Amino acid sequence: MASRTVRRSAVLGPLVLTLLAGPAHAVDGRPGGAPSAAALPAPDTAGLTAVLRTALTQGAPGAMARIDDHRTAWDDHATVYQATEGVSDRTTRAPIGTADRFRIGSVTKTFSAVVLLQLAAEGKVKLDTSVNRYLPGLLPDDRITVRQVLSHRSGLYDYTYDMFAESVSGFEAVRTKVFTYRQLVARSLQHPLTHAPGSAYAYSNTNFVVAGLLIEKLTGHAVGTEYANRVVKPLKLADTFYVHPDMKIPGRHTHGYLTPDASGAPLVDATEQTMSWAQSAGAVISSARDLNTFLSALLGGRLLPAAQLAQMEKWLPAGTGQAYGLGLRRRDLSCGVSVYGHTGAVQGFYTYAFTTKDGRRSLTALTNTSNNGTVHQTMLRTLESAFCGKPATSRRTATPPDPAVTNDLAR
Ligand code: HEL
Repeated sequence: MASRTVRRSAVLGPLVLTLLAGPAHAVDGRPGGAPSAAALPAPDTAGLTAVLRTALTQGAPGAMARIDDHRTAWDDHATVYQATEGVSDRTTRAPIGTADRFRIGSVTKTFSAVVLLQLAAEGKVKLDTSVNRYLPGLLPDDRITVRQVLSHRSGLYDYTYDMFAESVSGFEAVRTKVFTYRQLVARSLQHPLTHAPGSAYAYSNTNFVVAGLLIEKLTGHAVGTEYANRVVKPLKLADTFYVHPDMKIPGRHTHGYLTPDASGAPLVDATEQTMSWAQSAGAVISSARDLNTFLSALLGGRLLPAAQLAQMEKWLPAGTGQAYGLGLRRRDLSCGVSVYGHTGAVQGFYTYAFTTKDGRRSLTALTNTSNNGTVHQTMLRTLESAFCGKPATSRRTATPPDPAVTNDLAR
């Protein structure tokens, strides 16, 4: 039996510490900019619940969403909206909860980009310098820059296309494996570059494996140490971990279920895995509250100086209704609001984590299944419910995907 709740509560007190002082960044890639959260309509909580229920009818065991709405000042009073449907564990039938930890997949890329941009602010790396300057001989083309890696414009082939061509056997082949970053890069380099460096956008996990190598080279520390010291501890993110190659999710968490390619085959419990195939491209564990805090802090100018946040928000088109900056996605919603964050899609977990331009309203939505494009598209509608409010007239739909250019969201 599916469980369901919609709750609204006031959360008091500062959610994060002020880090690098600097004003909220005011540049928006869209003509006319975007309204601040203060001007947004109230979230459509009924609509949010309906989206989660739809995901369940399409095969998701559970789905949940949490909205943190800071109406007056982002770190003052927050109204929290929470919605849950279904179960976290198909065996025990335990209900999914908004406090459950889960695998955030590629939202990890935003963490990696923040670390590298902090290093840029410290003068330890230059965005337009060749990656090979820092990691001699790593890449086959000296023209590939740090910026191109962070914006998916390097042309480096995504090794996960080969790895997960068959979803279940591909996953089981890597579930317990431990890779070095260089082994993952070597898999990519078995293929030629997909395009000349800088000439096109093509989402590739390889880019953020290179980002992890850069972080380790520039700091002398493992990426987990840098996430902890630069993001997790300063923001007091109690549910955020990088445990690679430990296979378990610590503490209360939801199970994740991979949908097999063969229609009707039983879901595969994919909760436990090393995530070594992803590492700095996708191995972070977190919670809805922590992701909302993280993105609020980032867009609110509290993780990066204004100059580096501006670099992160240099948008290039990445498909219909969306753009990519440096480890950061922008999605343009039907109501004219743009939101900023990332998506994640790893075995058993689909995540949407986005915030407004000023970081005041944030949404994290999670469903504990994957390899189900229908559910993935359904969960996209949580953004409309969270940021656009109730549809004025007929049912609102998000910008339809363009199959020619949105393949990175449809895997
Ligand atoms: S793919 C994405 C998403 N990103 C990228 C990364 C992540 N995740 C992966 O690269 C995993 C791909 C395999 C996932 C697996 C499944 O659904 O469980 N699919 C298959 O095995 C298909 N044969 C661009 C969608 C993102 O949103 O950024 O996370």
